[in-house]
Amino acid sequence: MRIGIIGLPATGKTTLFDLLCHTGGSAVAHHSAVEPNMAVVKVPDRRLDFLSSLFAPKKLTPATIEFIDFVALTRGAGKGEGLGSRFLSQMRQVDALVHVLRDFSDPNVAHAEGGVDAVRDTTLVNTELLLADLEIVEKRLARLELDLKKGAREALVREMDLLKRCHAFLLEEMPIRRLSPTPEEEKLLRGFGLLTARPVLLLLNIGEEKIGRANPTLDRLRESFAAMGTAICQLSVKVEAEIAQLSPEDAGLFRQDLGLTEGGFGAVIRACFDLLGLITFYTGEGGEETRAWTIPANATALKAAGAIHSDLERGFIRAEVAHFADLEAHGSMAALRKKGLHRVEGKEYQMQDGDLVLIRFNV
Ligand SMILES: Nc1nc2c(ncn2[C@@H]2O[C@H](COP(=O)(O)OP(=O)(O)OP(=O)(O)O)[C@@H](O)[C@H]2O)c(=O)[nH]1
Ligand SMILES: [Mg+2]
Repeated sequence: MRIGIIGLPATGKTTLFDLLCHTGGSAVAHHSAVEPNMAVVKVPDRRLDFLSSLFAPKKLTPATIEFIDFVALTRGAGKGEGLGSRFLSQMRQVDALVHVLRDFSDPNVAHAEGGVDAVRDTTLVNTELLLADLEIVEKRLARLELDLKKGAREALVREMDLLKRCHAFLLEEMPIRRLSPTPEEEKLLRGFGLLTARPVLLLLNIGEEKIGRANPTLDRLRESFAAMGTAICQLSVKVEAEIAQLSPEDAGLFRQDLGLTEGGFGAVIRACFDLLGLITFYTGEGGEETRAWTIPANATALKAAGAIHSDLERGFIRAEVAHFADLEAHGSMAALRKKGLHRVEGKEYQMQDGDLVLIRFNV
């Protein structure tokens, strides 16, 4: 999974990126404001830690997420202006976008638009993304028109039809994710890497004084953008970065004082999983390696097998499934078997978040 962090200048993108890297145990070799920063971050996972203590594997492999901290977008980026626009094509390769919005006041940190207004900033960046997509769609439409003059092939006509719908959508300032394409259309659109087709998490970077208080800006963002297929959350990235430097005990106490129930890292990761409709399952009973895997929430046991290896999907016989919560409650796989909480499932079994799976297959 690859997630792009975007936003206007000095909104806290790199502070967030550093927080994610720090918590996910990834050292960043490269750190730049003029080129994207990249890191593969391990997803800390309480359930995986528990399995590891139970199975004592030689190798422990957590799920990972690649984060890219993009160069700031500025007014005109959608038309190719500014440094940030140089990376739009790289931005088209991500699975989801985290859009960091400034909602903190600090006279020492200049604001690209003069003053703090997250709703205005969301619209501004959305417009640039729309314009960037519009350019791609218009270029392809012009090309298709030429090709169609040479002969009306059915596939081209269908593509033209779809892109015309996209064009109309973008002109109405609607993101392509709202188009609800059919699976076939989605496949076709994927090749274009349209930015407004990506799921987006709007992350409101709040000032410390707003922690635990009702925030009218958050409400306004929800009113304006929730219907646009975006997820919305708030976080004080700076405070989270400070907490991340503390020992676990001190961090716990500090969080309690502030009334924060969940860590910033956890909140962002959970939001990304929800945004992309992902769940986690585990393998490793009796093996060399205990591992966490991420799959789409609607995946079957067969697809889960395929996520591990195509051989397992091809030769699938059955899945032996238990649930983490039962294992935690009863303490051992033997106890689960005795209680009948360890089941045999077929190809079509719908995987659940927290399943512990052993795939039996023919080689
Ligand atoms: N007061 C305050 N300052 C913050 C907060 N978050 C980030 N900053 C400061 O804002 C400045 C910019 O933060 P960065 O994380 O570098 O922002 P950025 O979006 O990566 O900036 P560019 O890459 O230059 O566009 C830094 O001086 C941060 O310390 C916050 O929540 N409160
Ligand atoms: Mg930065």
